[in-house]
Amino acid sequence: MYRLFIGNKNYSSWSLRPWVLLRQLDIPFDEQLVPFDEGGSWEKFRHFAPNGLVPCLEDGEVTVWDSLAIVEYIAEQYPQVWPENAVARAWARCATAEMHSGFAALREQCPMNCGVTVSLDTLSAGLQKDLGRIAELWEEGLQRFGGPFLAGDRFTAVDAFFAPVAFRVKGFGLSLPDAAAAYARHLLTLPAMGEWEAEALREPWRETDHEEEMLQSGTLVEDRRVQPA
Ligand SMILES: N[C@@H](CCC(=O)N[C@@H](CS)C(=O)NCC(=O)O)C(=O)O
Repeated sequence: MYRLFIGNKNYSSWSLRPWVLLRQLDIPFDEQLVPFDEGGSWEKFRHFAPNGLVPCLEDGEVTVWDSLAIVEYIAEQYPQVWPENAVARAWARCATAEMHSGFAALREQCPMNCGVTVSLDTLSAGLQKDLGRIAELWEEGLQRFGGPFLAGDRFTAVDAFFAPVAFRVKGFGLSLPDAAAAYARHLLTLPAMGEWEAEALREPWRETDHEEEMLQSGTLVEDRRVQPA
């Protein structure tokens, strides 16, 4: 059985991608949650991941690090990870790769922190550009492939890669055009997303870097997490 190493559910957007994919597709795996250490987790994560980062997948003798490599590895055994239709599959791979290597302003200014609501101080030009491109991409996928998921009627890897964006949209009150906003809300209603969020809220850990990063962009309005340990 696959063994998936992840970081804190509250903070780790990269971990959410393969986790939500496996859960939504009902692919069995053993979850190994390793909380972040203050000031960096290199030493701790190096015990299982050569790059000292989460997520990391172990499958017997095979170690696969990096969320995109993990998804491609799983797809070799479970083809339903990608859309069946070749055109939708090519589009899904492009959109997934764009998410994997882009959207720096969104990542930096709206870090995933599932349990909080933050009021943004300003909507920077970079953030506006990222949100505009995300809306364009989502609307294109929904229209071209008929929805309700980005590349058709099934949840696939491209939806998993944008799942963290749904938590960012909710937490930072980001505004999107109607169809894109409805898609973000739909992602949040998925059972696997509900499970992830509920477990994130129950985590007692706070990690200074992640907390400070969040407060650089705005003001904390609500914190729904359990009291810190
Ligand atoms: N490109 C990598 C990025 C992974 C990544 O940056 N992971 C972060 C957590 S979400 C991490 O492990 N950071 C280590 C730390 O904060 O000490 C992937 O897609 O898996």
